[in-house]
Amino acid sequence: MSAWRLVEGTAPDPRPASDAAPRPAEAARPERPRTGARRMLVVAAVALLTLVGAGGLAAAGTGMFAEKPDGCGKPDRNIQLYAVELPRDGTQIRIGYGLTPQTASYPGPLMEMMEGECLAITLHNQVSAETLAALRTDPAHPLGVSLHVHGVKYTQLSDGTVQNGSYVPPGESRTYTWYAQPRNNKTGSQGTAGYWWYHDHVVGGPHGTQGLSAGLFGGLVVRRPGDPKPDRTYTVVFGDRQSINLRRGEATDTCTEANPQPGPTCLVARKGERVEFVVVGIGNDMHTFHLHGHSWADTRTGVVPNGQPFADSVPVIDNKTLGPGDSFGVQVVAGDAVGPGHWMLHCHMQFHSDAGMSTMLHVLDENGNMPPGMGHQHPAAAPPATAGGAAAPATDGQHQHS
Ligand SMILES: [Cu+2]
Repeated sequence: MSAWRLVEGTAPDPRPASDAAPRPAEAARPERPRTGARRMLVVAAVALLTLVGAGGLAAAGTGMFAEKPDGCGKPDRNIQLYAVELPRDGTQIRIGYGLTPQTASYPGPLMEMMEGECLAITLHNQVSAETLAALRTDPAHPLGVSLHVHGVKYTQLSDGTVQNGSYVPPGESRTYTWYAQPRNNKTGSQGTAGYWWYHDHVVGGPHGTQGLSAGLFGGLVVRRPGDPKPDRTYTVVFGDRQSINLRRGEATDTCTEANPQPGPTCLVARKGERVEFVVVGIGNDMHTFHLHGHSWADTRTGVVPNGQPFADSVPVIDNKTLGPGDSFGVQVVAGDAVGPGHWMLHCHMQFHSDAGMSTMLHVLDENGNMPPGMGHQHPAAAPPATAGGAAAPATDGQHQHS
């Protein structure tokens, strides 16, 4: 790589040299004559490289991108994240993120940040090259997994794409830095508080389409100081083939009625608990998030904060539309006024719910019991997407707040 390319911040092209077509970014950049001034820049850059030394330029392999966003100093927290192959769902390869290799799941673990916080996440790719090659749509596409995030701030080194080399080959690790930039009324920064998500952007092709289909995604909540804290949070991802968290029909709900354990496939709460849903759309279809018996305020936090007057300008809704890549959050008080029971949660596009895009929020009484006579039956019409459901027994799909 020439010093000039380094100054331009151009990542090495991962494609073989035989692929002569220019990348879009290069194609879009007109050729400019190398003027005297530009030659001086190159000389200055070479001098700078000599002065600083190769060790001072940790980012040299991918160009001179900053390692962290402005405002993000030493990370407030470090998290280890593992990408792990899970049992197949029929023939479908499943891969999940986990805080440990043993607890990988889809959706992956809920990430929570407070505005102002800087988070370093080291992703360890434990998925074999063989598995990643099987998901590849183009034999020239590199093998790896990545971590791409919505909503918070990151530099090119934490983008999680092949275009700038910010992915993790099999058996390797890479640290991504996320910054929950706070709101600042003086500078006009709108802040990053909200409901977001993270996902792979590399598996199979340049947009991680096969990584998403395999299960490499999870929810992210960025809170602003003073935001209402829920008692528990579930990530609900509406996806391809009319799936909720990549499952359909009965496979979306593995709760045992006697002793339901919260998890990606068992949405359960006690009456009176504040339950938060991080709702994400993946794939190619529009969906709607609808929950029976409950409603919420259509605000940033999904709730009108305690003590603030209800305003007619804030709609109260029980159904919200979701496009691919969209995410939002809602908070409901479980069983509020309606009591314990099995409350349906489904997509309201009728042919989607009919195909199995439907699950349950199980609301127990205050003592954690389902009152007698509240037994529910799964709809017989909805066949599971594929055999098995590959319900990883991890509890990472939900998050209980202490
Ligand atoms: Cu739908």
